[in-house]
Amino acid sequence: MMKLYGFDTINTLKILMLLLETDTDFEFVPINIRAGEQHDPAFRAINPAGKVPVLFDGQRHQVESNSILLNLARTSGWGTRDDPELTAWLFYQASTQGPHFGQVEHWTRFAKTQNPEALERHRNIANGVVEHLNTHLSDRQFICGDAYSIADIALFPWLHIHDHLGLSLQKAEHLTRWLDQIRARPVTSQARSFFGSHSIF
Ligand SMILES: N[C@@H](CCC(=O)N[C@@H](CS)C(=O)NCC(=O)O)C(=O)O
Repeated sequence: MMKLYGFDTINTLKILMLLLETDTDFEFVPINIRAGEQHDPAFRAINPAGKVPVLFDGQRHQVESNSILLNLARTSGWGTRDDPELTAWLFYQASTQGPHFGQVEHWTRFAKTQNPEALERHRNIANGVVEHLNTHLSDRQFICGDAYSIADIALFPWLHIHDHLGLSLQKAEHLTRWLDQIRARPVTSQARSFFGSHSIF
């Protein structure tokens, strides 16, 4: 059986969503990164980078959430397409959306000191991501067209918590419609329920 090592995080949510979409049997192994469990030698033996999520696929421990999504989609046959556009969106998520939304979260929710300049820089870029995705979704249902795909799953979690980051989607009607559609999927609620009621997800 597959094992997902994860916690109440953006990148763990992506993998839960796909495992449930593909109806895969798996065990969820919580690694409490707020209590430092990612530094335990037993976990470091699994992922020397000390990060979640990690997916044990029965043979090896896979790391990097978007790579896990791609491998799992390929092996399960879920939404499989040889589509350079889909790969590009996964890279966009990992290199642009993720890091800048992550910095906005840091400077708004976690930092002990304030840094308005850093916050403004990352918030401007995050707002640019919102605008870009909104325009992209103006003439298609999902990120890669008519079919829900791992590109949607990868981009969903940060947008789902936009309120907590002080980012507004008020001017992003197409993106809001997309977000609502994904939130309404039973699997999305099921995936979020792994984190418990205290979670912002
Ligand atoms: N690029 C990695 C990022 C993984 C990552 O940063 N995980 C965070 C939680 S979302 C983590 O484990 N942080 C623990 C730490 O840095 O000590 C992915 O997409 O899987």
